[in-house]
Amino acid sequence: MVFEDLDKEMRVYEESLDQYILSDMYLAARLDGRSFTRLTKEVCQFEAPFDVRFRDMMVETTKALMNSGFRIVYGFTESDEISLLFHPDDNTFGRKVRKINSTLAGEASAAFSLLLGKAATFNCRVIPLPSRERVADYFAWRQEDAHRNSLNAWCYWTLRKEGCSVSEATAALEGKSVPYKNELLFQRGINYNDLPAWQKRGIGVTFEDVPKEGYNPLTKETVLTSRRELVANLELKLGEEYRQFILGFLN
Ligand SMILES: Nc1nc2c(ncn2[C@@H]2O[C@H](COP(=O)(O)OP(=O)(O)O)[C@@H](O)[C@H]2O)c(=O)[nH]1
Ligand SMILES: [Mg+2]
Repeated sequence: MVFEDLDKEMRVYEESLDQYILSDMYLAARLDGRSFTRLTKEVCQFEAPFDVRFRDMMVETTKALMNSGFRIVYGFTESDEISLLFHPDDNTFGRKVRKINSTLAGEASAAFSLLLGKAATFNCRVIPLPSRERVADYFAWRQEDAHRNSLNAWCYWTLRKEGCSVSEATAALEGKSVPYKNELLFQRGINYNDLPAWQKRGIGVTFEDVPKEGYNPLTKETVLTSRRELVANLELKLGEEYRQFILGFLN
């Protein structure tokens, strides 16, 4: 078969799974570390339930994704996951699902592995959202997930450190209410309300104009300029205020 014919025929197979995000859809993506339970507890001994070294690597990985060539306006990270919000006009790779997923997963895996000094991988799924309200819902949902995760993780690791086995600690928390879990911690001298906000609400990453002092060699004067930088917000707002904050990225 001549190359041109084979090329045409094989393209049909190659493109048979191509899907596109429609241009009138808002677009988010979520990346999640693969087997990070093992990575954080066996391969590396990270502090549990929260380790600032792990947190900082996740923040840096989020920044790497936001600088990877897509038009991403907001990043959010909690635990081993990262959510990204795309600018509504972003048209990278013609919005091809496979390209976006594989590129972001590759970028995150490479960035995190270099920071860790060991191989670690992420998966990625793009999430088309039909309205601004749904974009706010999506990010409110991930923030609520951070909240639930952190309360559980604090209870679980407090019991483990008291000597409970994996199954004992898991069973002790099974089906228990939020007030029960708060009380469990309180009885042991931990006031959940006083724990750092980033553990309970996750961390946001945004582009900010940061003031910078520059030097003008012609006038020999110090001048105030600004530079666009990625900044991590460890004190995210909650509830309606957080929803409004998210909606602000879509204006
Ligand atoms: N030790 C430790 N573990 C963490 C930290 N942040 C997230 N993890 C762990 O990362 C894992 C993420 O959960 P999940 O994605 O469901 O598990 P996976 O399928 O094994 O990646 C959980 O086991 C968390 O305890 C941290 O700061 N310290
Ligand atoms: Mg994971």
